[in-house]
Amino acid sequence: MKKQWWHEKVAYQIYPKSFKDTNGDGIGDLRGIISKLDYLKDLGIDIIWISPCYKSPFADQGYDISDYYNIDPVFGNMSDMEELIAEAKKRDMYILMDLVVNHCSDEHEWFQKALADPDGEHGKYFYIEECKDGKLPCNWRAYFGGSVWEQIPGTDKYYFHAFHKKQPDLNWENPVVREKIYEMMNWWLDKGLAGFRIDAIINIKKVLPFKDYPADREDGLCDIGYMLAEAEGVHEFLQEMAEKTFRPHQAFSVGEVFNAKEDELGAFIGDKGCFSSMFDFSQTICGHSLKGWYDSDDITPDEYKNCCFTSQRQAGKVGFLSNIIENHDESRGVSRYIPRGDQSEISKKLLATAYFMLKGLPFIYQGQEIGMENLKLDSIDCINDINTLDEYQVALDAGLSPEEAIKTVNRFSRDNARTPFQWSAEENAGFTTGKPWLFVNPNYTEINVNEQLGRKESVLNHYKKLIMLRKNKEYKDTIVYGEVVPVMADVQNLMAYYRMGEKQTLLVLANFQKEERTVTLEMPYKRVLLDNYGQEQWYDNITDKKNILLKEYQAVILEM
Ligand code: TEU
Ligand code: CA
Repeated sequence: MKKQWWHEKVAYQIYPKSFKDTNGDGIGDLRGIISKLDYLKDLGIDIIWISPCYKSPFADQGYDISDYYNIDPVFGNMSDMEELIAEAKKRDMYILMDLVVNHCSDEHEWFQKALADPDGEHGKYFYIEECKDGKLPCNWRAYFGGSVWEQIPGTDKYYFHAFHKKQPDLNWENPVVREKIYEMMNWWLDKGLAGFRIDAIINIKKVLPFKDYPADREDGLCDIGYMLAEAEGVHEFLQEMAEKTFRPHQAFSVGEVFNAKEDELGAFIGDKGCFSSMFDFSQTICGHSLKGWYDSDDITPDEYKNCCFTSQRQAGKVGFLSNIIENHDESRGVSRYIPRGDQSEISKKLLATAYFMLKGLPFIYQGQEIGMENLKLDSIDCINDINTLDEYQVALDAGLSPEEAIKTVNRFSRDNARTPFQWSAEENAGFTTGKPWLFVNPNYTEINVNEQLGRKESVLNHYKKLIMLRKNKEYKDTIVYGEVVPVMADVQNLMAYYRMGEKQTLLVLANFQKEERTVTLEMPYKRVLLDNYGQEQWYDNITDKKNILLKEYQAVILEM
């Protein structure tokens, strides 16, 4: 694997609507991001991915773009964007935008023209079909519920949408569409963008002609995953994209790739891959049920560990994964991967250590660095997210009571991660002086940046230490490139692995449980590089360096 400039970096995701508001309208904005660049720099962040801030009607919070060449006025304007890119550069930081090109908004000019003349040039930018013998072209279920087909008013024609009906899919089989997309990407890269996070990209290749798969719910529809498992040829599109956009700009790209087949990894990432990196979602999807959120399982520490190790083994020498514990589509990592009821600063720091030390590019999602948690709602009323509203209904339809259905929402809602960032204990968590567009998690009085900045053992300072260790000259090479070798893999609730580098071997030990335990090492350790209890020195001074006592949710990084 060739070394790349971004391998040793640390990345951060910003959900702009909820990061920092500067004009009191209750919505985060680009000036808010600029005002917090120093905070991010101080944390140790290099690469910043900003969720969509293009012009949008916000049916899916900006993942429905109506103009790829403009910033939505709620976020600011193009000169704010240019300033953000320039201010980031000054600090040796890199900006990634979100590339949403599986679909656009139904309010995009292309789609408006397609509606006006479905048989004309712009009709071919989308998938527009007619019913055959009174039957829709296929029975696939859209991600946000219902059929993927929506009727074009006043006609007998239907257009395809894998997500919401306000997100019509672009027809990637049409070379004109592909050229328009590449042109737009290059326009942004020429502006000084470092690259893109690529949204929902696996969906651009459809099995054509459209056909049915066996229905998997009573609605007579089927999960789109059946189609994705059969679709072939996405890599031809993506190689073309890489050739025409990323490579000439040496841009960084990270793909949101679900449903990848193991033997395809090398086509996505690594020396010949279309992307620089892709997210490891194996933990994210663990436990998910095709029936919906209500039927999905919690994930145990052992399942979590096995997901990580399997992905690490598969990616191995092929390429660099991007590691996450949460993003804007998921529940908060500390609420999902730490067994229910065991959330504490100690266990949050354990989870941070366990995933951050894996091989790959670590991403931190806004608020993760202070240990922001899931919601505890008792009603659906304040939920904004379309996906959550659909899953709530799916749960009710399956016979759950509203009380049970809301528990599902608290576990999986995308709004868990979308509530405003908790900067301080002041009103609205210091996010806005106005009325926030989405309610603030009431725990902001305890969990906020201000409180954690000055406290040595806070979650925030633990993240800082992890980042400093990754950048420490002495250990950097091992942490970035060292092989991941699981140890004691069958010991319950223990996540342990070596990072074997040319200069040294590190051991990460994470006691994923309340009960303390003694772990006998294969060899004595030399020193403790990091301990989530902050007792590095104590460990250095004891004589028995082979048997190590791990307290409740203790995690240590040892040099062997
Ligand atoms: O997500 C793609 C995707 O597959 C999601 O439907 C995901 O499975 C779901 O959110 C998990 O709950 C991307 C974006 O990250 C998401 O925010 C958008 O809604 C979606 O694409 C459509 O653009
Ligand atoms: Ca604002």
